[in-house]
Amino acid sequence: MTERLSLANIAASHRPGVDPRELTVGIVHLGLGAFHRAHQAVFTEQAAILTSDTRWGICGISQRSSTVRDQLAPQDGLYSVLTRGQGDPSVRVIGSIRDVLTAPEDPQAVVDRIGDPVVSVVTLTVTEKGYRAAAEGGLDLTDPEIQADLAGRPPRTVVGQLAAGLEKRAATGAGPLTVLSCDNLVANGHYLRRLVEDYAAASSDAKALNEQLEVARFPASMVDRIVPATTDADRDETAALLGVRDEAVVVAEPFLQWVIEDDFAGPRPDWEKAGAIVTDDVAPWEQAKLRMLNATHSMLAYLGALRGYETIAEAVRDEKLADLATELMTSDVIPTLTPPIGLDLTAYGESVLERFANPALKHRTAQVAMDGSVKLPVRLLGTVRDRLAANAEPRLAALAVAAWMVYVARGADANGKPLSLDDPQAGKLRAALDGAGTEPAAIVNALLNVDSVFGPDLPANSTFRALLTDHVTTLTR
Ligand code: CS2
Repeated sequence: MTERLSLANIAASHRPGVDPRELTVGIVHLGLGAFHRAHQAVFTEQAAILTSDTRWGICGISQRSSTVRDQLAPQDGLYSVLTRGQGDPSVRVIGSIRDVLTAPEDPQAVVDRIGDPVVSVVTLTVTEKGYRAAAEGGLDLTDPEIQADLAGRPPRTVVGQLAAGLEKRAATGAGPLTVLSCDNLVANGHYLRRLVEDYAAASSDAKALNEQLEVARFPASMVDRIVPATTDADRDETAALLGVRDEAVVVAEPFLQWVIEDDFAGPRPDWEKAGAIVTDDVAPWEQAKLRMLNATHSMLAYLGALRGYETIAEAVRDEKLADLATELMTSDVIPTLTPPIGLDLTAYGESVLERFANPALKHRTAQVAMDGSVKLPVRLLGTVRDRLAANAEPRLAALAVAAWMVYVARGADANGKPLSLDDPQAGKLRAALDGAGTEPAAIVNALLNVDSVFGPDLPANSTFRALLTDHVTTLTR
């Protein structure tokens, strides 16, 4: 068996640009999944290389299992990014992760880290559902985990961790904190601030927390890189390239982008040096990315899965589906957007579909199809609402939503192969469909009434309902 990647046995040609042992932890990252390792950790390492600033080692927090810690610990925190574009894949070993904690094993350690005065930035990639927001906005105070955190246990939820960490900073005399959400949410920074404020409002003693919140900053950010789940084949290929085995490798496309709101409470890495855009106005970037890239991704995932395609690349190489994705962007989405300065939205849309078509990325339709109940509102329903308000028919956005409905209701592709429903609201969706039957109008009605997805307004809109019913009829025929 090949040896394991570590500082001791890595070939000189693959040594990371920074030695993790020389870094102090200045960043705590919540949600140490593949995306963080292929995105912010790479920008952070690159900035450290270019500035020789050793303050920005990352302490990564896994929110559920110890898998990533168990993969990284024997590797001195090293892991590689296997970049798959045109031509041969390339591999780069990253050294910016200094420490890893598994939150459920030691929740207090997470709080202590956030409270550490040398830490000035907390970044997050905890996915849409990790925020535990209520359907109508704000924190879901009926969530039992939030309630348990509020009752005073060492916190287990993301918002509870941030609140307790901020309080801890009051005790340690740490400076003001910047909390930087890197999830695909509308106005993610403001969204997260509101959740922590709601938590404070529901706490019995929030004096210290409120004081910290007053000086904390929650910049918005737009993140972009396609990072499919790693497979055994990826691990084998990486071992062949490195000459040592890396159990923590992540796979990514060549493209990467990070646009960050210039609103920090204290010191931060010089991410611009590594190519990040730091700007006063992230909103146009974020809207374009969520409504174009993520919306067409979801559309291709549901339509593609229903047609029996395993990967996004296969789905977008189906001309019919590529045309529909293009039409979604040009007819429904672009009219709702203000383009970021210097970005041609039509060209952006084309580049997005080219990236999806990358045959070397085995990005599974099932992976993108996950968590639809929390992704749809962010990616598609804003477009739907804006178009309806402009008296226009969001025909293609409705098609994407209808494809999700059929995916959920039928649970099988065109060949009868089961499609799994991996969604935080799976129980609610199934309950809504229970007894609804197979008539398109009934499926639409049942799911449209799930107000945590569609709110109180969309079920009442006859245009949207009619579009959905037409599409579900066609898709189930
Ligand atoms: C995808 C995103 O899984 C999904 O839902 O749409 O993770 C997408 O790959 C990234 O946002 C690209 O930046």
